[in-house]
Amino acid sequence: TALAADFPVRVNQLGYLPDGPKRATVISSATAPLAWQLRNASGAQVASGSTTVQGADHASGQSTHLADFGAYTGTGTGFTLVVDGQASHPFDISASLYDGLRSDSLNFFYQQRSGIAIDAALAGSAYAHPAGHLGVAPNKGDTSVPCQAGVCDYRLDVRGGWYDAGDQGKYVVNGGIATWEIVNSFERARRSGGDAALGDSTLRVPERGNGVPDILDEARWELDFLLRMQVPAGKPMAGMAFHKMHDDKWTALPTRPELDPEQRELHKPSTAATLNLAATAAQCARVYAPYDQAFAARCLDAAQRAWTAAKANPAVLALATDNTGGGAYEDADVSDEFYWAAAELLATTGESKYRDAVTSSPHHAKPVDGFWWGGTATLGRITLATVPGVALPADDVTRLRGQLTSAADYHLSVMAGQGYAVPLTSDAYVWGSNSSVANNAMVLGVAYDLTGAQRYRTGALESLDYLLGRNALDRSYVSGYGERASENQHHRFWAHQNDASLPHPPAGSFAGGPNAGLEDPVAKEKLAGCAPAACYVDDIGSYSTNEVAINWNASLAWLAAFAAERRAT
Ligand code: 9MR
Repeated sequence: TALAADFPVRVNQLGYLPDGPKRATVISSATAPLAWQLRNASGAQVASGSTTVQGADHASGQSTHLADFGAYTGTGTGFTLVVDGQASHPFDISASLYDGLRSDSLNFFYQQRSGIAIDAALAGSAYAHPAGHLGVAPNKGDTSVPCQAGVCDYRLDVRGGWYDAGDQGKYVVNGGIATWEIVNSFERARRSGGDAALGDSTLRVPERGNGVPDILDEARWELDFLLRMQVPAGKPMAGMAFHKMHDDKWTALPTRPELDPEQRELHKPSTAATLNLAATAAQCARVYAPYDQAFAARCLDAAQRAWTAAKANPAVLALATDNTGGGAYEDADVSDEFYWAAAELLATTGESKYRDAVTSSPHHAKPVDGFWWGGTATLGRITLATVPGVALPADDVTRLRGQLTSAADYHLSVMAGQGYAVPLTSDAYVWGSNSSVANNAMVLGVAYDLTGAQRYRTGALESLDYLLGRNALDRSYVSGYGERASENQHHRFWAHQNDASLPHPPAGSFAGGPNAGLEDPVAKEKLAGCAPAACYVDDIGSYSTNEVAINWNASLAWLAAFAAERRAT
């Protein structure tokens, strides 16, 4: 089916929560306010008002107005907002608006699992496939994987985990932040009383019914892989984590996982990967303890060995040049990873050596910065500010909380200056910009949890509006959600655009988003001259604007679970 035409009245194409903000952006160069009408599914007007002129928006290159219909609290399906005779796409107003996205954005991880057959009953029949990378021909991995030349002289069983993105590499850096965000989503929901919705038998995972919250079952699939990536005792650099494992050359698109014939290789251990393991394994020890003591103990042991190894090897850096057959995930500054790992270990153990590492880190006093796979200090700050009973002086905890709410206020001020209420300045449309939006929205969510101030929840929800259609392109970046949703994300198996026998991405897959850098041939060809927020194309070849990735879907899943939580307001 052809994509619906883009409309000048830009709404969240999924809809709005009855108790949440309801705003739309309208493209118009009119210098006076315009009348708007909210219509229900039968076309009857249920509310009306007039827009506010916003003027030129740098990020989109458009002139915009704002329509605010937040006073309307009715519910239903098929609403449209009409401005100047132009109707928006239809949308719902419903308290259960985000229930589907909460589950689909997490089902993405099941679909990305390596080393297990993907079951039609859980994934949908179009998505079923045999287990990938268990050493069954033509696969050469991942049960007995050699190192790259000169790195080690043994093989390791590193089966399992999630494929990173549209490629089938598995990277400890990036696996780390993705796992942390998912486990953190559960840890915060348990504090807010919303954890039942993520509990046992809530998701489509094979472990349903095992008595463990399904979201933790899903994260454990990756944690087991991360633990396997640790250099075994008795080997050189024992306790470090291999940076990554992937094919020795890039595979073609499409390539079904079970048909990948290339050699898989372990790449040199790195300090960054080792600290990603230390941080996520320490978080694991804390969060899984009530469900599986033995697993929690294994996590804690791995985390502590990783910390010790990283302290002994503090500057083994992954290089940008190591990018044949897989992403480099290079990182020249691991001070933030040290802070994150120390914070998680402190929150879990209370030990003074981790407290000293936290308080002596340059990141402890710095303002809250944005987080991503290469910058993880704020993950540690969130843990220190939110986990009850962390063994830090009370003043430190109070200061960290204040810094997080200051960062949230900064995001709100950025949103207020944008035509599309997005927590991103116009120079911040980089590779994976949609995950920057979602991660900044997470900070808004954390600030709401810390203070209860509605403006932060409003900001988090309006960030979802941007991702789901209220944006420069009238585009929902989440497949299956909205009238004009992305459907050709870069992926080796969900490659319908290239091979009609293969499926589109499943519902809940999150595109990387606008990237003004135009870092792939399709983007260079199709997007020349684009305004930053419009540098996106729903083409499978545009990996720098339209790939999926576990770290991006994790931020969407966190936000969807936050938005889906029922609150007495
Ligand atoms: O998310 C990564 C982005 O920050 C980098 O700029 C980009 C280029 O190095 O790589 C992105 O990560 C990709 C990884 O290298 C390989 N798998 C797909 C990832 C998402 O595009």
